[in-house]
Amino acid sequence: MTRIVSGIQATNRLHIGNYLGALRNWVDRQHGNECLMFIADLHAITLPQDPSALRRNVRELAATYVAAGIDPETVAIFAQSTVPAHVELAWILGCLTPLGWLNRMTQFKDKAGKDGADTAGMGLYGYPVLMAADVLLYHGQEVPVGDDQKQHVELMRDIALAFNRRYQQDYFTAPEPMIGGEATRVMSLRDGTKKMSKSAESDYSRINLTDDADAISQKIRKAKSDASPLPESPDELKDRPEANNLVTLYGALAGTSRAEALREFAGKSFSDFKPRLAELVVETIAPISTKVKELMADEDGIDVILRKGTERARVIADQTMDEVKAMVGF
Ligand code: AQP
Repeated sequence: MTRIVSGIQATNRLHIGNYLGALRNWVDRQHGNECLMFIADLHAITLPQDPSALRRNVRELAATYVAAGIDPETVAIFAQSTVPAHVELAWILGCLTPLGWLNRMTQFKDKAGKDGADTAGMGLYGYPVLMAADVLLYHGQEVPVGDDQKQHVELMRDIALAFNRRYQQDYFTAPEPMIGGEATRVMSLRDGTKKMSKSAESDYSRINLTDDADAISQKIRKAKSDASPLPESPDELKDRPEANNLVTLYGALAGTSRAEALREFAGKSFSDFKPRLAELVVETIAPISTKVKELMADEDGIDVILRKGTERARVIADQTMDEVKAMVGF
């Protein structure tokens, strides 16, 4: 049995990139393994959040995990901030993480913007250290994430080994990133060179897991594409980022591949392809979106799931912190 740990920031509604890059892989791996899937509210406040929206987002994310197929009886679902050991371990790990390692993180550069060094908060800079704590706290062996988080999981491995060296114990095991599926980096529907993101300004850049059929069809119809027909092979999509993204989405949702999608659509135009893609997206998303609405109508029910998840997580986290504190000398 493998211990699998991952989380998603409570920054906004989840989109189809979060689903294909992370959530769907969690669902596939939940049985026969021990899984802890948290809602990263501590990570969310590395950028400003409205408190009442954050509270709602935490519940809605929990509802979305369940609606997407995560079984709360099997998987511990909890809000990160309800297990204080995440922050405690992050401080200890931060004390042995060289600044040079953090300076290499591309997500900080993207999120902080060009004046980042002066204006971004310490939390945004230290985000990868908290992420290392999130997983090491539970001795997680596998971390299922999208491609954009690969660098952070690699850093997590380095931090685990740095702790072992500092305290001369073979205590933490370096976790493995698990990046799987056909769509490990879904791109924006407005710009095929930018990652689809929860916090991107335009709602037309993404398909949310709470969108209804009309919204989905409209977003796909308006998605940026190009004037050429679809080619015969994936190689020919190399310089067509928007086309490549839409074909990747089709392959991932159909459970096949880009090559297979192109066998079906080679020579066709986007006006033929987009309605078929929209149908497939609606088939996947509509049941999730309906279920989220049902679950959100019973907030107490969601709070029970979160509380039980926290209790399970705390048992493991508290033991790790007792051991870590003894090694550190507290
Ligand atoms: N576009 C994407 N394609 C595939 N996977 C993705 N993930 C995020 N975007 C894509 C994966 O979803 C998980 C949760 O991500 P997160 O919210 O914790 O952080 P993020 O990577 O910063 O995600 P977003 O959507 O871009 O959120 P914001 O806008 O708030 O920063 C991770 O496994 C991630 O790889």
